[in-house]
Amino acid sequence: MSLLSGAAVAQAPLAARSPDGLAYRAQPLTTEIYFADPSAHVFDGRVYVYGSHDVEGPQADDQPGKGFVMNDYRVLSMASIGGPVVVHPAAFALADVPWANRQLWAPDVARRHGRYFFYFPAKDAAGVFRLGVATGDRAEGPFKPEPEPIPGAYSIDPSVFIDDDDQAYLYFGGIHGGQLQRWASGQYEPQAGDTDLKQPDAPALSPKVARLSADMLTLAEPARDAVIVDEAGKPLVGGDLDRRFFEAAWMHKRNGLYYLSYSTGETHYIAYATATSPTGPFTYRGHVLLPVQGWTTHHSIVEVEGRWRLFYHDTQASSRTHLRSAKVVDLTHNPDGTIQLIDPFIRQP
Ligand code: FUB
Repeated sequence: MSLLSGAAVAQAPLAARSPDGLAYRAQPLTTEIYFADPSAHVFDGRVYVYGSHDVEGPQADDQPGKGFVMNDYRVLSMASIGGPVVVHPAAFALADVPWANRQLWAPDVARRHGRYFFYFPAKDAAGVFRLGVATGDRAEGPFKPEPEPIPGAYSIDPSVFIDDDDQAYLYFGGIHGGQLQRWASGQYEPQAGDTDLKQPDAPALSPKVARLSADMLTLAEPARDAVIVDEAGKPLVGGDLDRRFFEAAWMHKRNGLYYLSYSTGETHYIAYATATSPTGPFTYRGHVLLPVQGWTTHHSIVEVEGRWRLFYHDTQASSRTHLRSAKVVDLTHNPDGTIQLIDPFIRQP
């Protein structure tokens, strides 16, 4: 499959080294389009990667995230890691979503009973980020969006985890441009602004989690906080920028332990915390990924062909914040359950 008209293409030769002169640990899965926020899954033995289809946008920074103006979704797939990557045609477009006005940001997909459920954020006509779901019969799409956003779901970066008992959970939220701070009271309050709650010594905002209904289309309960605590059991505070949650929540389970990983935003780490329940509380454990090239960092962790992998993105192909490319590297769990830190660059001594 190839490029549809209107998509942005990486025109320049791929940089061999970062602006700091470092070698990249991995190369883009594709340079046919810009593709970020990779959420990977294995369906029937094939790897599918769902993400944001980055395109040129305004560079104005009067609102955080304003330049991320994506207006359709594309899907990548491959038979195996390292093999040829298929760039599928648009899975659906902004114009197909009756309630959405702009900014199709980071999505995720789940499969249940042979149907595929594509969860995504977008701003409505009032500029409020809502979460929607679209359904389809094939992993690569097309998907048909539901006419209304999911009641009780808001902000950005939905991701779905289906536990061994078949219960599905929706995680979501992101602060600053993702607007989670505007929902701190449970109601949407635009006066909360574009940053966080400016409470560096108070508990940080948490990602949200809720059980999904059996039909996967609604929340089965009000969303609650997936609280992240330190080793003493105290919630991480808003000023703990190296550790606290910013956006990009992702869940994986290994040996009965639930791993919540996420971006720390302005400190540019992927961090993780673990729990014995999918809803937490989660104890902070460390960083998974050091800062990549580019402001944003967003990932997924998935077992493929018996090996754990980290999918992530950077700006190697463009050197521009809003034009990102997805990559994949191996991820290793230590015998004690901790995750070995990954450096997106190869640093020679
Ligand atoms: O791609 C738009 C936004 O950038 C995502 O929703 C965030 O996670 C960040 O990667």
